[in-house]
Amino acid sequence: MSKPLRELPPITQELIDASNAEVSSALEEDYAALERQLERRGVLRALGTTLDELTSRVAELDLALPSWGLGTGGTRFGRFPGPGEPGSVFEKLDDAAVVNRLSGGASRVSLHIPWDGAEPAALVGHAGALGLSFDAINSNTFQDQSGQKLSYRLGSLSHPDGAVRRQAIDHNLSVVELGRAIGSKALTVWIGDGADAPGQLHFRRSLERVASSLGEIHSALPVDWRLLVEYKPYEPAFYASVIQDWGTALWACETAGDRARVLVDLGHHLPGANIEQIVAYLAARGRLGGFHLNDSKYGDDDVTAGSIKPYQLFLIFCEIIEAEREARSAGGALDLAYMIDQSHNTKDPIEALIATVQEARKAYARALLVDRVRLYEHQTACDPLGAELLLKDAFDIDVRPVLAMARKRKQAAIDPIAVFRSSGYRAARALERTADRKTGGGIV
Ligand code: PSV
Ligand code: MN
Repeated sequence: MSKPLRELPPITQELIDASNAEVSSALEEDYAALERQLERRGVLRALGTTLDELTSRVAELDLALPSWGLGTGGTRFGRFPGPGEPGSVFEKLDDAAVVNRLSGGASRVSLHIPWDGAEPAALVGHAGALGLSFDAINSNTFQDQSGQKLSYRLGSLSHPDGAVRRQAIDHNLSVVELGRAIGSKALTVWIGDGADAPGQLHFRRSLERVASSLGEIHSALPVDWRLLVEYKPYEPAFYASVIQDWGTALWACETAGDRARVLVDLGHHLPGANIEQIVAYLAARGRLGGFHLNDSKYGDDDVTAGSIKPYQLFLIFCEIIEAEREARSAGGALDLAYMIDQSHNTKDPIEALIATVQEARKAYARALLVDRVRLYEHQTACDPLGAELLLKDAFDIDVRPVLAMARKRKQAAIDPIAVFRSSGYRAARALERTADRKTGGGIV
């Protein structure tokens, strides 16, 4: 018999069930109406599926929560922590469990080391009691830590000085060791290495040094692990970043080893970049590793996924589904890591993360409703308007009853934000948490 999960007062299953009982019949009505509409329009028949099957697929989309995203974020101009926010990694796990419990779609946590490190047995025990496990683990060589021998001010894995590179590689290896002990299966590497002045970097040599450092990390990975390499065009380096775009990351991965994959952080693109096309090309090379979900208006502003460009998120999921179909028909499977990487500067992080799970599932559900056979017909008939309208038709379907039903079937909340707000969870934590409100939480 499996062990009962630890309840986190005041969020109990009774509270969720009571709220669900109040809105259940309205949901059943909306769900049945959507089913009738999709049947009448022939959408489900064309896809060879049922609404229940679609709901189950949506319920399977599970996003890993960033340990650093459970505290209030901030900018270099300041940080405004809210009451009751978590201080320790264990309190972050407690809050992650609330997001999972209410959303039914966030059962794993991605740790950032050394921000959220702890003794592995304690981490596994605490997470396990809450029904959580650990996803990809993140290393940090973009900051100096107290007591660190050599500085990363002028780079880490690309540094001209071999001793600095050695220290950065060793840090990654120690992160893998911790990851192994807590059940992670991937290491995510993002480096801030770059230059602030033209001429400062020897571009080619810097990139070669990164690729060779990544190669050494790759060769030390357990056999069932993957190395996820993240790119970013600017910040902290303001003139040039060594791994600045997907092409550079792809090259670094191909050089580092066969289990290295590119990680697409949605905020890490220059304005106007066609991210869905990048996703398709990376998948075609067999090097699409996963995502850091967020959204942006200007740059790497890390706002809630789907809050600014929901159509882009939908188009990205369309390409993921296409890549999955292609992988399946070639006898393989895509193994993608879905993680959230957002900064919650003014929202309650728990609420923002629940909303993110909803937005990702919304985009995914709509993308599952695209009739790909008809889309190929429009593509081969060179019919741009037909193709565009077909995508828009799927995007315009109100899939919220599917998302709510997916939650209900997982004993999560039909209306998760309402349950969270009525529970008084934050106020209860504010009374007992002793986080240093000036320093707790990561700044993303
Ligand atoms: C960098 O901007 C990034 O996207 C990387 O994933 C980091 O690990 C994370 O944010 C936290 O700062
Ligand atoms: Mn990221």
